[in-house]
Amino acid sequence: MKLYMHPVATTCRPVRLFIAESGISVEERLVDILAGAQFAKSYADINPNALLPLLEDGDLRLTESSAILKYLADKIGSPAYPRDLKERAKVNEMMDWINTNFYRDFGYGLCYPQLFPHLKRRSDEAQAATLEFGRDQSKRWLGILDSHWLNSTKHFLCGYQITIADYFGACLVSLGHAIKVDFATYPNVKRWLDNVAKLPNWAKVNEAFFGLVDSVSGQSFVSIPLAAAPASQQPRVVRCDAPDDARRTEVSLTLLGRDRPRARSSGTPKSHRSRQCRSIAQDRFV
Ligand SMILES: N[C@@H](CCC(=O)N[C@@H](CS)C(=O)NCC(=O)O)C(=O)O
Repeated sequence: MKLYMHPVATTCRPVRLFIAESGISVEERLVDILAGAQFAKSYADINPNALLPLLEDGDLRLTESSAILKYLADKIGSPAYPRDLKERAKVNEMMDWINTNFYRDFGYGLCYPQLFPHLKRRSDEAQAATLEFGRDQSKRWLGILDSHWLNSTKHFLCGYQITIADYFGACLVSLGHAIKVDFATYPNVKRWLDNVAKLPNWAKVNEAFFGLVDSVSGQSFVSIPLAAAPASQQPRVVRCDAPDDARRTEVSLTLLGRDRPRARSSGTPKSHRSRQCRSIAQDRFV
């Protein structure tokens, strides 16, 4: 079998981790996504999505990290993908939830636009709006992960045994380290990540990813919770014109420790206030 991959890639890490833990023999082909090699004709010819990973097993070409994990687990009869119908349904449910709800907003709405130049939005305003929406949605999903899918007693996503949902989920959620997500805000998520990180091959498989995390550690990111603004910028008092009645409204803005800027006003309708404040605050999200 051949795996087209890059070691920092979020969706390659769970596959490589499962391969390493299960002792599966796979030849790896590096596709340098940091240099845009996923768009090269040689790769796009075999995977027009221009995304990683891709697994080749004889005449089978398989994309989608979740499908690859399931295929590999079935191929070796791994207990990490239970055969019991209901247990398996719960693993599938978890993987679909992570892949769609969580990863869409967290990966493509919050992390990647800040990490990959080609996924950054074309204007500062569009970038700020994307990140604000991605951050708010990600907070919602992380809260649900913490209190619903996990809870204070579960070791892993589907109970007390590790499954491929944990391989998948822990690698996707840990992407947050790159933008300095503080997982202490989500104690069950943190405990679960620590449990998965006890896998013998976790450190080795994630070495390149944590190298990337180190290399961007000096940068500031829109994150969860929102990073403190530099002292020179907090708190700031600005004056806004209310569009409807031209009354002047004093608005005290600070992003520190808040999800969104709040307005104190004597006369401006709430909808106008929040719109004004959001547009003023956007330049400070990035
Ligand atoms: N649904 C796909 C998503 C794959 C994906 O997002 N791959 C990223 C890994 S970082 C990628 O190749 N990104 C390159 C790009 O966006 O150009 C899967 O789960 O395999």
